[in-house]
Amino acid sequence: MNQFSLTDDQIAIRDMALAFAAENLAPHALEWDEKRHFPVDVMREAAALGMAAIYTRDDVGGSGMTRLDAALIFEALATGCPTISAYLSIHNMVAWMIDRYGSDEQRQRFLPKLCTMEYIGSYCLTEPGSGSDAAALKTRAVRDGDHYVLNGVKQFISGAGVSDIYVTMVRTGESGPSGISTLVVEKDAPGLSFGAIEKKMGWNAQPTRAVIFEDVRVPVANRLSDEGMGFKIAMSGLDGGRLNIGACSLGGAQSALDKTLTYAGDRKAFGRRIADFQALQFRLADMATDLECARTFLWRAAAALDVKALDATKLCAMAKRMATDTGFNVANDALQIHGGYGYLADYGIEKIVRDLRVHQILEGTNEVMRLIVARDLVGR
Ligand code: FAD
Ligand code: 2MC
Repeated sequence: MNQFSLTDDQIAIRDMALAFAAENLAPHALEWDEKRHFPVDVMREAAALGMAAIYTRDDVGGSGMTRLDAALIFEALATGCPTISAYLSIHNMVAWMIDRYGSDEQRQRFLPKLCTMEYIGSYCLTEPGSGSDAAALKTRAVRDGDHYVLNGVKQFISGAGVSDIYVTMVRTGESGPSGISTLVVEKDAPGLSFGAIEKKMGWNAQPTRAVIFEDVRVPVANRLSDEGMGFKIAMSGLDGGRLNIGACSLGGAQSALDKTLTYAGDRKAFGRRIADFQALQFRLADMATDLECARTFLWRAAAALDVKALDATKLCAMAKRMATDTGFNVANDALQIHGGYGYLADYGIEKIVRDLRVHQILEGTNEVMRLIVARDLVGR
């Protein structure tokens, strides 16, 4: 078959996610943004359709699908709400990390509930003093018998306070990446607390808070893989996370473009539809072309991750940078073509711009994406 076409199954998966977004996300997205409401019940409905553990194995309730399938789903969900699609992406990343690096006992203990979203998952890497330089993290886990005792602070944690499971990167050894381990911290652990809910430009339909560890005792049985493996676990989770965030940008931008095509066909100026001005036609053509390029490339990176290609990490970084920059620029152009109405909340465009802006920063800034690509090209 034509290798640039989707299979019938992939088209069906995408259509299912598009329908879910149109029925369950889009009608409420503006209200959730305004009221800062985190719709856990709606995410559980997505989970019931297999979208909480897309590339987790099926023996524990995962969907056992591919990274390319995931890219299709996150783009489709983001046409309804980029923020909720992105949260589902983080949750999927957490489930996959436990699936990939957990023991069978850990997989059986955590994954069935994560797959249904009875348990919500958060990913805790960033700290107040270390974001891009993630390997400089300082949260310390000191061994005490069958437990680790954790002290430190994680910053900007999506879902914090609501999540049940915190996959947390901690320092168990020397400085640098090789002294880092990954622990699954459960919400009821004594000594675990949360900072205030951050006030943000976008992503308002999910909470962002600090996660604070004060003598939190975590069983050694909750460590994923060996001591010292934590940085690699964190980075390999982000390879797929970055694809998903890129896909969320494409979905948000596609929905902004679709709204703009309708608007430009209706809105009149100087006695004509604004869609009749060639300057706007050319801009619309560039927006559609840029989105298609970014989408096609993101699928290529997803396919590379699916086959564990040697250059998959580099391709994921390229795709994240390209898709999130393209998505933001297309959404911002859509706002411009809406004129003053684009700046009003009711039209839904300014929310997309606000939501997509942070995709250029989180899951590794776009400067860090360039750093990963450049190191591959010219070394350190
Ligand atoms: P810094 O690392 O301080 O960077 C500041 C600036 O310097 C950036 O422009 C950066 O690109 C640039 N810079 C840094 N190093 C270099 C370099 N070598 N070359 C060129 N430029 C460089 N983290 C989590 O762990 N879990 C989460 O769930 C999570 N959710 C988030 C949700 C939101 C809404 C936000 C805003 C952030 C979230 N983050 C999360 C944190 C996010 O990943 C970090 O903000 C991001 O990695 C950047 O780190 P920083 O903010 O410390 O910026
Ligand atoms: N997969 C597996 N292993 C990897 C890897 C990957 N993608 N990337 C690096 N490693 C390994 C690497 O091979 C090396 O192992 P070894 O020592 O055996 O050779 C080890 O990890 C250390 O790698 P580096 O030497 O490249 O580490 P460095 O300290 O230079 O940092 C960098 C690399 C900058 C790429 C990393 O710190 C980074 O990605 N920073 C951005 C942080 C980030 O993305 N945060 C996102 C937080 S989550 C979020 O925002 C959410 C919304 C959820």
